[in-house]
Amino acid sequence: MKLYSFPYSCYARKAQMVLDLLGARYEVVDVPYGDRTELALLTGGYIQVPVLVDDAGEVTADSRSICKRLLDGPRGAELVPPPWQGPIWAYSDWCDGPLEDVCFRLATPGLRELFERPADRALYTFIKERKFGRGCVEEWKRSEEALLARTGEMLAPTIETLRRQSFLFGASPTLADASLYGLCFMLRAASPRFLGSLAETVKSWMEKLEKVAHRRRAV
Ligand SMILES: N[C@@H](CCC(=O)N[C@@H](CS)C(=O)NCC(=O)O)C(=O)O
Repeated sequence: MKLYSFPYSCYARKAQMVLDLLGARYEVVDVPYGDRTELALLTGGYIQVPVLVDDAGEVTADSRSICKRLLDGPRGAELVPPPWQGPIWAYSDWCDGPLEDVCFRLATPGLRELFERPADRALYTFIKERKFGRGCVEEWKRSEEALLARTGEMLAPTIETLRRQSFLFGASPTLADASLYGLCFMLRAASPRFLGSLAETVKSWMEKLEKVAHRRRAV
């Protein structure tokens, strides 16, 4: 399988974590931000990431559809153990929606600095400004402390859970952990300070999850 990705993408990292936790064989294709030709040809025009291509050549776009597809497979129940399908998918959808809505604003100014090419930085800014208005990235930078505080408030109950048990739904990671991981990965890429100021618990949960993923990763 191939997973088309941007290195910082929370949605792509979620899908990659699911692949790792399932022990699936895959390779990551880093899509150049300013040249999505391969992706466009593959999908017929969809140029967001992640996109998964399986060994039979079937193309799946959108991280939720990718996770659904992977989790419908033989080992899916390990990451969505019954009877917790409802709460696990609901937590994952909360990560992808309301939580991502705050986290991507917090992360965007730092992520923009990671692009080496000025043209990529400019395109990234242009895409954000077309959707959220002129100067939005600078505005999010100015609001960094407020966005960080809001992220902390939203994650407070999650942090309480992770103080009491290793993963969100018990002793083993589930899809919910993978979804939260994607966002935490994005925040860490944007600024290592963000996770530290949220709680040490989040950092140690990430390390634990990364260790499990590393152990299960197919070579
Ligand atoms: N609902 C989609 C959202 C995908 C998405 O927004 N991907 C971002 C990267 S995190 C993207 O490709 N953005 C295009 C761009 O920045 O031009 C999913 O879950 O896969």
